[in-house]
Amino acid sequence: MVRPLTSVKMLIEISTEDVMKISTQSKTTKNKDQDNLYSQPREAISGFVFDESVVKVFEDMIGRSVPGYATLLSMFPVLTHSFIQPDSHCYDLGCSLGASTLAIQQGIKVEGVEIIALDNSLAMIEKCKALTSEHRSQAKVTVRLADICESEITNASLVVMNFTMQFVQKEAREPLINNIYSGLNTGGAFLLSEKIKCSNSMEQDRLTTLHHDFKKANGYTDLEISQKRSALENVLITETVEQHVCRLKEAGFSEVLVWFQCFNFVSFLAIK
Ligand code: GEK
Repeated sequence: MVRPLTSVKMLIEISTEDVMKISTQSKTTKNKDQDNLYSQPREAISGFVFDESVVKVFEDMIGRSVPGYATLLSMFPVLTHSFIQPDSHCYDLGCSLGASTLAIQQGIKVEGVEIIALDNSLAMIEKCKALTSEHRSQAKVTVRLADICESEITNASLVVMNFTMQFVQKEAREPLINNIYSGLNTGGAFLLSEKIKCSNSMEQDRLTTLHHDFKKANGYTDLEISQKRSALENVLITETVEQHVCRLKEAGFSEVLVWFQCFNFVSFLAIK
């Protein structure tokens, strides 16, 4: 069981280990399935989808593929708790198995908060419901199957998109950010984490190499890395830090900053 947090001092004591526990404590994930989806040569590589086979290994996949993922999540309670207002909504857009929801939950110390976790993968949502229901918290958690581009955002003090925007069609990103901005209360925060690209090709090559080295260090083979890369080619569309910052500022956010970066994975904090 996740221990209750009662003070900021305790909040900053949350370790990476605690966050990994957040998503590994349940009975259903105790024996985490290893991601070997791309370990065998495939004749043709189809576009990546968040289906049942991915959901089964997702926890292992994201931890071994996204540099800094656990550290990033471990900071969510610290980063978000001061923005969360009583009687407001927090949104986790593209929640997958609910790791961000569970991390945000740790920082909530006010009454009347509802976390609304949305994802358009039925397999993800089913598992997310099971995992999040095992955790007791002050905040109510509602997990719903929904396309985030079609969802209403209301009375929000916090919106989190942890590595989800990159899967949204490019032309849908601006309307989505505008919708988030208008659904946020004044003083509310938008936390956006993304894989990014660089306009400078040398930097781009360096960060790509470092990312691949990270994956190799976590046990992925060259074949797995290259087949996964092909599967994501037209599915995960990266943008530069400047493009993200510009879009956030144009939407009206008064403060936009990069608060975290690990290789080509970046997290932004935007405040209304
Ligand atoms: C985490 N946030 O662990 N509507 C709803 N969901 C979507 C949409 C959409 N239009 N497009 C993609 N998704 C999580 C990790 S994973 C990131 C997020 C990754 C969902 C998709 O089904 C998947 O579950 C999630 O966004 C992206 O903190 O796999 O790199």
